Amino acid sequence: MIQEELKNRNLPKLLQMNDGTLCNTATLWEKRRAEILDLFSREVYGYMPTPPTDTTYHIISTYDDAVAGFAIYYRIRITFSTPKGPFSFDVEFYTPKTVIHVPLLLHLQFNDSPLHRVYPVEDIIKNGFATMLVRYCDIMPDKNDFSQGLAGMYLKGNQRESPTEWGAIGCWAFAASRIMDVIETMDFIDSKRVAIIGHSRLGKTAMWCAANDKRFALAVINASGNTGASLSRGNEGETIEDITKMFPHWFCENYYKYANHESEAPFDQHEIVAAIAPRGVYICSGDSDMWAGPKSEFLCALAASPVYEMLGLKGLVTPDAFPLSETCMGDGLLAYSVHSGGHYIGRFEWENIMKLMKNRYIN
Ligand code: GTR
Repeated sequence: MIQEELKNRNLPKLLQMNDGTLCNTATLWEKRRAEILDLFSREVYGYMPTPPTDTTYHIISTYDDAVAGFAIYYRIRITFSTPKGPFSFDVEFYTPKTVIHVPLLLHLQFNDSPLHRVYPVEDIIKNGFATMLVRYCDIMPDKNDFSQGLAGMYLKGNQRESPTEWGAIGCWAFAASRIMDVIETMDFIDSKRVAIIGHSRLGKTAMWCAANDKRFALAVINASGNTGASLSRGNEGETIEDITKMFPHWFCENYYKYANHESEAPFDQHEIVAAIAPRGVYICSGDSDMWAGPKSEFLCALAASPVYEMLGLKGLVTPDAFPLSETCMGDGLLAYSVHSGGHYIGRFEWENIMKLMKNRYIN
């Protein structure tokens, strides 16, 4: 039944190389993944600049009795070179006092919306994880003005000059990779066990970042909706026209031409989710979050799954039916859950994230 629904979406073929041949080995998958990343860079999110080689950090403040005495808190400032000089942004983090070489949950955060405040730091610490949080507007303001923030540091003239120049999602994702640059230099954190977590526009960001940056072990893509982990073809909620009208600055200008032309796009979102394989993905929906399109998020997970199977791994392990609310399908490397409720990341998702991390990387 669900495969039938998926067929009706008429998606572009994930495991077909640009030259039409079948992608059926791990070596070919590496090539196919590069093709997918190039396609989405050119047509959707824009190309990211070459990563800097000089990312550093310094501690701004520290408190060694945080979270009821279980954790040490740090505020650090990350700095790296750009064409217009050094760029810096701050990250906060909590690390358990008693765990060394600790796995980490990197949380891309909104600045002030109460909806996004479910963040169980105490549970995270008690379960043996460190957690970092970065406020996305500290990297790049969420508006159609490329002269500011990180984008401003790379802008040549007064505005974007090419239709493939990056948008804000690209900037936020690029900065998350700079956080990984410094995580790799911290010996008390295990950089091989880092999950990147984002909700909504930051779910889109976590997905784009992990697709490009193989250093992240798990991408948690919560309620990411259109141009996140939700299929554009047949989406029951937001369309490409809606999103490019309201948030043109999230994408490169090439993307605008797909408004009302979803079925002609040479891509759909299952391909960029699949670009994270063979690493872990966890896609989460809310059953009444119709704007994000929970059904299209589930079908997107289902459509991305064959890459794992082709690689001899378990992808999405699901019965042949749409999941009931409050279900988490976490047996494979591509996990999916749906909560009963709307557009938020809640305790249910955080608990699932910790379970997935523990099952895969701790036990
Ligand atoms: C909505 C937007 C969605 C989603 C959301 C959010 O208004 O249409 O694509 O990303 O914002 O980020 O909260």
